[in-house]
Amino acid sequence: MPQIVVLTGAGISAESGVPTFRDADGLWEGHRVEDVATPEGFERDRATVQRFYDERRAALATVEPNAAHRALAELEETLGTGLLVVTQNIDDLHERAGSRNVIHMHGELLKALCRSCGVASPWSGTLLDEPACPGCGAHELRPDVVWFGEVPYEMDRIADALSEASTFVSIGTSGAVYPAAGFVQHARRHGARTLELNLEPSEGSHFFHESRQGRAGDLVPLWAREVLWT
Ligand code: BJW
Repeated sequence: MPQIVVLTGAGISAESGVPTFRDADGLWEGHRVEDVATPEGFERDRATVQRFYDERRAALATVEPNAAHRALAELEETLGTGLLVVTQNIDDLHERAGSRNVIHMHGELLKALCRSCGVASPWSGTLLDEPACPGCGAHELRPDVVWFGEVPYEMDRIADALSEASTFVSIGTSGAVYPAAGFVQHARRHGARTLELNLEPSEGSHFFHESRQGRAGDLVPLWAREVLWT
């Protein structure tokens, strides 16, 4: 079981050039959440949703992990399975920085989920053109991401890790979306020390023992060094 559980959100990828959701110029600007991030929105207008994710998948090829992703990967080199990264992000920047112990609770942009056979396949191309599922051949692929009203991935494993952790750190997330926004209270109830690293105080800042404000690319390497020195 990990001693340290790190929750990451869009803010950790912001310095790589991946837009956040709720900041000015964020992903929701120009899009209604209910149109592009709900199963109902997908049923209403598949093309708009597929295009939204196709564009983000293509943009992923143009960005690189930043100092915050790299600091977490370096920490894992020392702590091994003692560090678990639970990310709300659907990009692959943690993995590209070298992290291996990662849970993508809101899914992955580089996977397509077949609504017919339920299999998730690696996917780097587009979905707007309604390609066939590599497993069953049905033309029923959607992005393998978790929309509002759907259940995030690996909740049991995350709950167990939060219950056992001695430290919980939340990085670059607004704390506006559940169940991730409730992780700090879960971890605290079970005795963890809790720390927030964010550009500004999040909606749930008051739940943390400590909250530090700044850019993830500055704060995360500093915190990682503290862990290694103590
Ligand atoms: C920086 C920075 C820098 C910027 N350095 N920091 C009423 C009450 C409570 C809950 C509900 C409710 N009504 C409905 C619900 C449930 C609902 C919910 O939470 N709704 C809210 C609107 C209230 N949740 C769900 O439906 C979830 N499912 C669920 O609850 O199932 C039930 C269940 C749960 C558990 C067990 C059993 C059953 C599903 C939620 C799915 C969310 N999906 C999305 C889209 C994913 C695909 C995609 O990427 O398109 O996930 S929405 C979007 O928000 C995305 C993100 O992962 C998520 C969180 O956003 P995040 O990462 O926090 O980004 P921002 O932009 O909000 O914040 C960025 C932060 O970074 C800011 O604070 C910046 O300041 C900071 N920052 N630059 C450091 N350089």
